[in-house]
Amino acid sequence: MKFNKDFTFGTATSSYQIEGAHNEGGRTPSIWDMFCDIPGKVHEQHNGNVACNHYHRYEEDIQIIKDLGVDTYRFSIAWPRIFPAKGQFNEEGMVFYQTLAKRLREEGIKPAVTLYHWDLPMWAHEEGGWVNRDSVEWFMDYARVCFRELDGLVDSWITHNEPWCAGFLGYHMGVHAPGHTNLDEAVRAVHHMLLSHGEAVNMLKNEFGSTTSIGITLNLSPVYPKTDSVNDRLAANNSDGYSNRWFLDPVFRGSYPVDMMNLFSKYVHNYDFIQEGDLQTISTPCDFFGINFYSRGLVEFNAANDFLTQGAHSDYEKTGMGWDIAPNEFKDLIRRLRNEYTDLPIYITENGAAYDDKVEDGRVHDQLRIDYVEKHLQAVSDLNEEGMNIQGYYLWSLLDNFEWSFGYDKRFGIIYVNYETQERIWKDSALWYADIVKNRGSVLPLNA
Ligand code: GBH
Repeated sequence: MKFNKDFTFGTATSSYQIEGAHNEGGRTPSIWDMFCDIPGKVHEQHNGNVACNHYHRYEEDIQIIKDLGVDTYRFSIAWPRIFPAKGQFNEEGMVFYQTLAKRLREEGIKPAVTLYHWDLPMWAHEEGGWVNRDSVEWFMDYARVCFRELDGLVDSWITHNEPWCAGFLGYHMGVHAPGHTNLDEAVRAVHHMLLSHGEAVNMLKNEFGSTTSIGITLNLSPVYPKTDSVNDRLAANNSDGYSNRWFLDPVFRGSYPVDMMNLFSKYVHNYDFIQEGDLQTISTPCDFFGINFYSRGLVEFNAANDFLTQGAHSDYEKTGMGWDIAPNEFKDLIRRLRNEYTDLPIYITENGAAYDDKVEDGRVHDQLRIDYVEKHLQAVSDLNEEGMNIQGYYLWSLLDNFEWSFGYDKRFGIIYVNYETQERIWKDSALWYADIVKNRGSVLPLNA
């Protein structure tokens, strides 16, 4: 594989997954603190109270990022550190991120900052959360102070991370916070997230006159029918609508997919929440498009489900999450996005894999993770040869961390975290990645 010298290599994390210090520095609870307290929602009722204690160990973590040699580091801001109560700006919370961003810059690492990686403040949830259209205003107040206080310290802004997860897993499937199971709420929540994205893009460009680049990150999973039957193909189309088109269409075309609106209408009371001008705002042009890629979907028809299609058995090799390893389908996805949606520069804002890592004599031999990442980096390199203009890659994740409903049971890091001692151990994949970054793709033989 080959990458030109402008290609940016990075790693990514998110606030609730690594910070800990849940009740320090003025932070109040988010919906994830609340969700973790509900028995049965998170593996062994784990929570982010301590996590990787990154809030206190950020200096050590910056040193690791520096030693990895990456160009950029993606992290997210915890909204309840910035606004612990409605309308109440908390300076101390902001200082943490200012310090983090400054220190990264001093080490020559470009901060890429996500505003919303799922930790909605509880005060907002208590007023209806994302289902309430006022959430757009709350988010704008939050975005405004972030843009103001971190001006000049951030290289790129990501408004939202994976609104599919925050919206559909949170408000429809009930497996993420806040744990609701109501499609009517979910489509409203998604709409308000997308609207807040568009408003924030406008704010940064117009109100601040800033030239810092800004975009959104979607998790996309190309979906394939199990067989060529009409029914399986219909199932794949619907599943693609639910996972991908419901987000791609509004962001890049300024409309929701009509077939999905019809399918959803069985559960959605009405579409009055889509007001005049909303879709225009949502499709405000951004500077780049962030994609998180992990796997593909394979589905078969099931008469009982109309769009929550049945995942079909596949004989693909799987990661420790049980997800198909699908670098070729990743290529299909990027080509499709180029054909059907956008010419914007693309950043792979997350890609990586969980495996059952074990420390042996102070080492972690995670060859499977290396294989996974290598296949996807090779795909990125191939895609760029085809002219796809992917400008960067962020490996998920820097550290093992709180993997949402799986708690600490799943390890995505290239750095192993001992949760008892908070010791960080370089896995083989971290050593390998440092080499890749250094050599812009090629791993040199040891004695070269
Ligand atoms: C991301 O979510 C998150 O942004 C990040 O916080 C998280 O830690 C990380 O990924 C790892 O999970 O069932 O085979 O069709 C990713 C969420 C992953 C959701 C893939 C849908 C479908 C796989 N997505 N998943 S499959």
